[in-house]
Amino acid sequence: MSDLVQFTKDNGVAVITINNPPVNALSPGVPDGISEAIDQIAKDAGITAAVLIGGGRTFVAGADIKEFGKMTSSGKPRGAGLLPLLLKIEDSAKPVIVAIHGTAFGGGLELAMSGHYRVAVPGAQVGQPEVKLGIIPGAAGTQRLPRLAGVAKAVEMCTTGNPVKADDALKSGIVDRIIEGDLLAGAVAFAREVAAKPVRKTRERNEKLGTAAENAPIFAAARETVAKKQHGLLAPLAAINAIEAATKLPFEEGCQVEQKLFVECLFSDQSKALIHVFFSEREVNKIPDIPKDTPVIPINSAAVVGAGTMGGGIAMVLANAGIPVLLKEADQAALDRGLATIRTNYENSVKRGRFSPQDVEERLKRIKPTLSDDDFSNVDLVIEAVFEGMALKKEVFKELDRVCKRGAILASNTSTLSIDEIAASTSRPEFVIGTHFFSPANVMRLLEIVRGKATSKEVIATLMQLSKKLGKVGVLVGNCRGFVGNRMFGPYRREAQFLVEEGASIEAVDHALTDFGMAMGPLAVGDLAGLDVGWRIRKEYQHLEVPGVRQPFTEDNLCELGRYGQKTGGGWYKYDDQRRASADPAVAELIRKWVAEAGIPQRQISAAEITDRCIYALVNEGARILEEGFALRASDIDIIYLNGYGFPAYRGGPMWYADTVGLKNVHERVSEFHRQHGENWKPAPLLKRLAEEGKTFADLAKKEGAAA
Ligand code: T1G
Ligand code: NAD
Repeated sequence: MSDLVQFTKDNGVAVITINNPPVNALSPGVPDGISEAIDQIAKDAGITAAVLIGGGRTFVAGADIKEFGKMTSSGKPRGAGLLPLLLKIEDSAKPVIVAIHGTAFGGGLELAMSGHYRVAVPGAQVGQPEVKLGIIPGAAGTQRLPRLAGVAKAVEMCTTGNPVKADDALKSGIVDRIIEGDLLAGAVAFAREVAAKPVRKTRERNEKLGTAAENAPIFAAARETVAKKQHGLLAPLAAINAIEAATKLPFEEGCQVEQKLFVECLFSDQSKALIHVFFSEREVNKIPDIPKDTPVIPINSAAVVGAGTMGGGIAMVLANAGIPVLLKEADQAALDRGLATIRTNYENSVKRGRFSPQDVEERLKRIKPTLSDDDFSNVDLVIEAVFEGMALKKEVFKELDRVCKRGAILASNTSTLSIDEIAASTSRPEFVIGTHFFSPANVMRLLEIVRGKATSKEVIATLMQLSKKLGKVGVLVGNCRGFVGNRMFGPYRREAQFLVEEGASIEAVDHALTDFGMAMGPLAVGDLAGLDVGWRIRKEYQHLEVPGVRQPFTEDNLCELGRYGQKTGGGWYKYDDQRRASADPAVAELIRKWVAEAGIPQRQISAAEITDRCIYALVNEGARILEEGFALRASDIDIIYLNGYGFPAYRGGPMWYADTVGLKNVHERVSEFHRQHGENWKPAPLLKRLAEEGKTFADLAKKEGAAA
């Protein structure tokens, strides 16, 4: 038997234990080990039943995703994969009981469903998350799951990819018993109970497959939901088609339909992008010069300075994570406003069923409003979120440095100012760091963690770990203007404005990007965040503008007219009291007047040009950030854009998307724009080099990985 699969006996009951840490993925060697064990059970007359269980913290979390890359790069799909093993288990004459703790995901649940019975601990979860990787279950999951849980449940699980808790799995028929206490002991006892009973093969349990008439509305509703919520995604529709085949065809033929759809999805760009996202989300936690065992500072209490748009949301995030938080404002009126917004946000969460009224009361109790920093002396972490001005920030940090205990971390939520300059206003620059949350802070998952020159490794490790506890995706970035996300967003929105000034309509620009998959168009995003935020920053940095380099003027002009966007009822669009947007002919008229005054020739602009100019502006600036070392990896930039800027996950992020298009093509297009539109489009040296070398941004990480 291989190291990956152990075989023991417990008084007539065989115990097959999978040991492939960290998540018992079905890596090469695991299926063979299980197969050998099933052969042994068949041969051993002393064995009446078998238990299949995972060693360590979980049952099987699925097929080994790392193996997919090898398949798609070889271009050759794997053979029958897991199917023969699952049939062998199912055809065992002696009952096989699968014991589940942690997660039985993907191939792990498919393995479990090939068993004759499934038992689970109360905290276990089962699921078919494959659509999150742009694929569908590929080991008969779409054929066995509807037989166990019914068609509707199978469709829901395979199209959303969301896990199901043990009690729900029991109710749905996926699991046969919940085991309180020791799982193995409970499973072996269960095995003894059923040893003498005839085995039940899941593939022969057709009673829940329903009739065509019963299933038609289920499939129709599912296709409608997918069209709305997962627009443009291949895998959810493929999953529905595979389950539909299960209701119409014999098991073997249903499996063939599933195989065909699985391979189509696996070789799609969407799947390659989503698998890139899977590993990139895990890679962001790895900081080359900060080892996993770097000591972290316990954060058991916190304070937030400024209870405005961001401060209020940040206080909620800390309270939601169970951390008591002082919330300080400059005056009572501002404090009352901040608390009222917090309460309204929580009430909305109750309406959406995210929290119960008790949950809200508990969280509100953790937020202690104050106008003084008397109680700041004991907090472990302070996050500053006052107006964006260097002088004010320095004043606040000087005060915090005076009142906070030694060892307390002082963080700033600044979106553009230098962390080094803020840190220099204190006597503890090594404890100063940037924590750049995104609006609304209690909703957006992204947290840019900004490393200052003096920031200590302990402080960085602490914030990286804390970001997980806060339910955020923490990404470490360098201290440059706008850090990573906003620095790239500048050129992206610059091009959106230029395109309008050159003749494209506001709607055409936004539609092109939403058709590309962006959650929101660049101009509508401006209205959401407030056009005045960028306007104030541009005025603060006007002295840095390069003379002779073209700058857009429309948003500044709109702000001069008090059109800040949603918050003033009008910006690029006009908004009703429900903040619903509609085109405003007055704005189109104003723009025509301004461009005429500026003498900008007007022309027809294609959606393809709009998309290329906005997306490649992101990529070109991203390449600059990489070569300047303000981001560790191209994949970190992708994770920032997926979690903070509504970039479509199925395109993998701006840097992965560029690799998919081919950097040679991207460089050619950027060079073309450089010739047409000037210095703003000077190709980043890194983009030029990689394009000439026929390399990708992803190759950079491989090289560094190899170098590390
Ligand atoms: N394959 C390979 N590596 C995996 C893996 C997998 N399935 N799952 C996790 N890892 C690695 C991960 O990269 C990380 O590595 C480490 O394990 C710990 O993971 C045939 C085709 C189970 C909920 O989609 O959702 O089966 O960074 O940090 O937060 O139909 O991992 O340490 O080097 O995420 O505790 C379907 C994917 C596959 C589940 C645990 N299965 N995994 O979360 O730890 S497709 C999935 C997860 C399939 C079949 C099809 C989570 C987890 P490193 P982690 P965690
Ligand atoms: P805001 O104007 O909504 O709130 C700022 C608050 O700070 C106000 O309520 C003000 O009364 C309070 N304040 C000012 N001086 C103070 C002092 N000395 N002590 C205590 N409170 C004081 O601003 P915001 O949008 O929440 O931005 C706050 C910070 O977060 C800025 O640095 C901004 O750049 C950054 N940020 C903003 C966004 C966004 O989308 N709004 C996103 C990320 C980061």
